[in-house]
Amino acid sequence: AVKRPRVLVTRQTPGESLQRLREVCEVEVWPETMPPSREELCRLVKGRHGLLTMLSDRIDGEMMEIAGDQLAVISNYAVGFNNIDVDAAKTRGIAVGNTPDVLTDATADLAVALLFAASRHVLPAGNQVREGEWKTWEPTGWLGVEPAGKTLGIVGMGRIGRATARRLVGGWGMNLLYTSRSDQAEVEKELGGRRVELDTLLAESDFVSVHVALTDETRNLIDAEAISKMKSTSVLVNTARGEIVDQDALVEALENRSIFGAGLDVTTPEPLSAEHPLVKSAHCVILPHIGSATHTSRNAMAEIAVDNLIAGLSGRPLRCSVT
Ligand code: 8YV
Repeated sequence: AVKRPRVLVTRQTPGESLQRLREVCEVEVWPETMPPSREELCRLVKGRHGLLTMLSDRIDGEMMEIAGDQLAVISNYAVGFNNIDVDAAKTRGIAVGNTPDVLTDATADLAVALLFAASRHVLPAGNQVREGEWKTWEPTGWLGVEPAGKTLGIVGMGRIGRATARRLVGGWGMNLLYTSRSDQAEVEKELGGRRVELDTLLAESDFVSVHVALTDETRNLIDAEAISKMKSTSVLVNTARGEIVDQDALVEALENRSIFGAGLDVTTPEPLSAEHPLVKSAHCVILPHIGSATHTSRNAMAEIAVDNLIAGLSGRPLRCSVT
């Protein structure tokens, strides 16, 4: 075990969690609101025993090399870890941790919020009021779509997919279709539903919500061809990773009205420019990646991330490991 190991925390984390870290380590916290650049990160990681990283930090083999042989643990402040080259970490014997479960409800809640926002024009209709353009009650204005009794397609039936399905099947009586690497008997017992191929899910669902991790297999999974299979009345929700959806294809589909709307908490890149056609689209709601942004979730994520770091620094198994 290392004595007073040196740890880098790449952004401010909420709550008291870092206090525990300071008791056992030398902690340096990146003080700015904007994340460190690649160059700054390369300078900062040198000689560290542990890193507490965010989605905005790309930690690849080169970065691990620059950090040095003493690097024992990378603790990602997120459930997703596509920013980390896990294979490179394994090769070097570096433990990698994430923060699952504690953000499942918050993220599923936001998926439902986006589904309703996109279905009922919540943002543009609200803006009409703010901009003083609310002239009269319009019998044919702002007409939306509603989920009750319709079909929900969950792409990726993991923890967050299941929590989203639970809300919409239980609350709105939706029928469930899902894709998954394996049959999920437990889910079907609880919620009904049927595991189908992606093409079938896209063609038959009225609402499609994306919950897969970003990997080489899921990059651009929802491409032009996939979107073309969706109903013209359907709504697409993505709270997973922006790279899973082909944004150019989505822009085109929204412009052609070949789907009804979209609600996105994730984009490529992040942040997305205000000039991007998706941001300008009246049929798309975009949020700045706030799926896990509740006091409860972010505090609990920080606790796990710190537990992971402390365990990794003393060579013990992490509380939540991805290696
Ligand atoms: C985080 C997320 O806010 O957990 C994830 O995978 O995307 C969000 O909860 C983000 O990754 C911050 O690092």
